[in-house]
This record gives sequence, structure tokens and C-alpha cells, in this order.
Amino acid sequence: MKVEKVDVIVTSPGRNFVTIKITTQDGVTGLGDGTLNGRELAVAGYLQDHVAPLLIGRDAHRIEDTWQYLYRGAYWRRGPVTMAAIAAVDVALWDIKAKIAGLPLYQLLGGASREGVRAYGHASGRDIPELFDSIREHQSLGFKAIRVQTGVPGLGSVYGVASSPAAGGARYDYEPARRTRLPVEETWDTPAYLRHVPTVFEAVRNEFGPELTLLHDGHHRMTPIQAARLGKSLEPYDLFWLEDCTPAENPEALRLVRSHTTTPLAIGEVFNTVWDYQTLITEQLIDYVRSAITHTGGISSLRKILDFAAQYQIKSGIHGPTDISPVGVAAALHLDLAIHNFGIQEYMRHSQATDEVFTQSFSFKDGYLHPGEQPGLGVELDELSAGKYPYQGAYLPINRLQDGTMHDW
Ligand code: EZ4
Ligand code: CO
Repeated sequence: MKVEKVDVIVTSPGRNFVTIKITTQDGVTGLGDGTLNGRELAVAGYLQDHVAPLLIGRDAHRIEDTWQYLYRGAYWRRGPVTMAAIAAVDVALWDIKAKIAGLPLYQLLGGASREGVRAYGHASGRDIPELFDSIREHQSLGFKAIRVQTGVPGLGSVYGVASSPAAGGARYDYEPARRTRLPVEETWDTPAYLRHVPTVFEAVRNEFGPELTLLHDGHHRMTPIQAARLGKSLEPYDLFWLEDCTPAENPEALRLVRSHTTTPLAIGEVFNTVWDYQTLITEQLIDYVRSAITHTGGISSLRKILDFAAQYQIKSGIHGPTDISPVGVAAALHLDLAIHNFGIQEYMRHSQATDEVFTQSFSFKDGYLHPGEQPGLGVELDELSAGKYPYQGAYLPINRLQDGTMHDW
């Protein structure tokens, strides 16, 4: 079962996506997601120029060997560009293997451990009334778990908060990357944020009661002692997790945070190998692993990280924003369904244009996702539609402090 053809497809139906399509001699195709928000063309070039030539003629069945060949063989290990490229190949080969087996991919990962994949959605508002509307909208869509982000008094636009309210009943999700030549710059003030957030969660608990599962993302914006204080001040509101409370590079920071709070902690959306997690897992400094399949070398390597985490009762919380393509989301759902230490799955609906380019068999109902029963991943890419949406540069915003200093996280 030799690889005959490798296509790297960059398309921008509302936002940029990088997809690899591997075709075998028998005409079986597999898709993999290599989207790296704001750095898409680096992964596309890595795949096109340096990986595709190595894949031609290789046995498509040899998934683990190909992973090791690309990881060890490059000499230069780790890093988001390399690991997104390896992830794309890994997922495409799993897709091919499952299609050949005639089974949905989760069956090759051990079969279903649960009936569905509990998902959380993103509610946000510039102020409390707008936030409440967004939470209600998520509840009406079926979400039982909701991430809550709000504006901060005195600050303009805040990362993670939708900038415009729902129009005509249509759902609004924030899209973190903006299509501008240079990244947009926002102003940030952590002390103001720390004063405000506990009041938001108090208001949400008073309005929505104790049972609604609530999450919050700190987007790495705190020092260790600030993170410790936030975790402690949120304890009365019973969060499912506090995500990315400090910058992720320094695992020792979490020792300090952990010693002060019992609010569960989730970290890892910017991580790309098991080595980033080593201290956090062995010292039990986190409760949830946040990696995306797309940024962590694919299904093969994230599965190993999650098996390692399981020995410490640490669960999955796979990253699933809109900058993970439907291919990356589907891969996550197959793994979520199969593993024992599943925690929760992040889920933001993609735009209509994205859904035209990527046809999907996965479904969302009553708060639960399911990858579907189609052989393989259950996602196909319509190349004609993809061709209608050429790449457009887009970047995540940059934050500066009020005196103009580049942010310190
Ligand atoms: O900021 O995917 O938890 N989810 C997140 C995401 C990330 C974006 C960055 O590309 O933090 O919204
Ligand atoms: Co996050």
C-alpha cells in the first residue's frame, strides 16, 4: 500500500486551514490537519518542500514508523511547525488505515469507551447582560458545559470575547485571528482583570445555578502569584477548570499555583510534545491536558501523552477552537471516544463556508459530539470549493500594557 501522491491544500473559507491529502496507489485518500494559526504557510512549506518528497513510495500502513522517521529523521526535533506537519501526516495515515479496514477510526483505537463526547462551548460578552445572552444561547443549543469570558471595565477589546453581539439570531463565535497585514494590538491590565473576574462568576452562578459546568481561560496572562490568587478567588464558583493561568513554558510556576488553590488546572494548547508535559504530569500540577492533535504530532503521540497522564488521574481536554480544521476536530473526536481518561472536548462551530469545503460525518446533540460511523475520519475535502478561498494573511492580536510595554507573559 504505497503512497503515490501528496497534496498540500491551503484554503481560507472564513479562516486559513492547511490540509494534507495523501493518496495511495490503490486510490485510497487520507486527510490530515496542519493548521497553525498565523503561521500557516510555514507548515505548508514544511510539508510541501520537505515532507511530501519523503512520503512518496512509503508504505502507508506504517504509521508509527513514519512518525518516528519524520520526528527523529529530521534531526531538528519538536516545535509547533514540525509537530503540526507530523500531525497532518499521522492523521492522514490513520484515516487511510481506517478506510481500508472499513471502520470508523475510533474502532482502531480500541473502540468506544462512551456513548458520546461531552463538549464545552465558548460564551462571552463585553458586559454581564451580553454574557448572559451568550450563555443562554449556548444552553439553547444544548451545551451543558460553557467557557465564560468577559470584557474588563476600562479595557477595550479583550482576547476571547466576541466583539459583536448575535445578529438576527445567528450564533456568534469570536475568531481570534484577524485578516490584517499586521497583528491588531490590544491593551491589557492584569490587576483590573483579577478584580473583575470573580464578580463575573458570582453573577453567573447567581443567575444560572450550581449545576451548570463552567470553565475559564486565563490565556497565560498571569504571574504565578496572580494565578494563585485567581484560582483561590474562583473556588466558591466551582469551576470545571481554569485554563492557561500562567505562561506555559515554565512548568515550575505551577508548583506555586497548585500549592494555593484547589481550582482544577488545564494547560497545553501551545505544547507540542510529551516533554512539555513531563513535570506537569509527574508532579501532578495539572488536571487536564489541553493539546490539540493538530499541534502535538497527531493521534499517535497525543494518545501516548494521554496514556501517560492517565497513570496520574489526569484527563483529556483536547483543544478544539475554529483554528483546528474539521479534519483536526474529527481526529480529536475519534480519540475522545476511545480513551478511558476522557475529560471534555472544546467545540466551536465552524463557519458555513468552512462546512462547504469540509463535509463532515460528526454531529453535535444535547451537549455531546460523536464522530459518526463512516469509515476513516468521516471528513472529506471538496477541492473545488477549497479553490474558491485563497489564503489571506491573518494574525492573532498582540497585547501591550497600558504604558505601551509589550506584555510580560
Ligand atoms: O486562543 O486557538 O482555549 N482555546 C483557546 C483558543 C486559542 C486559539 C489560538 O489560535 O485559547 O481560542
Ligand atoms: Co485556551
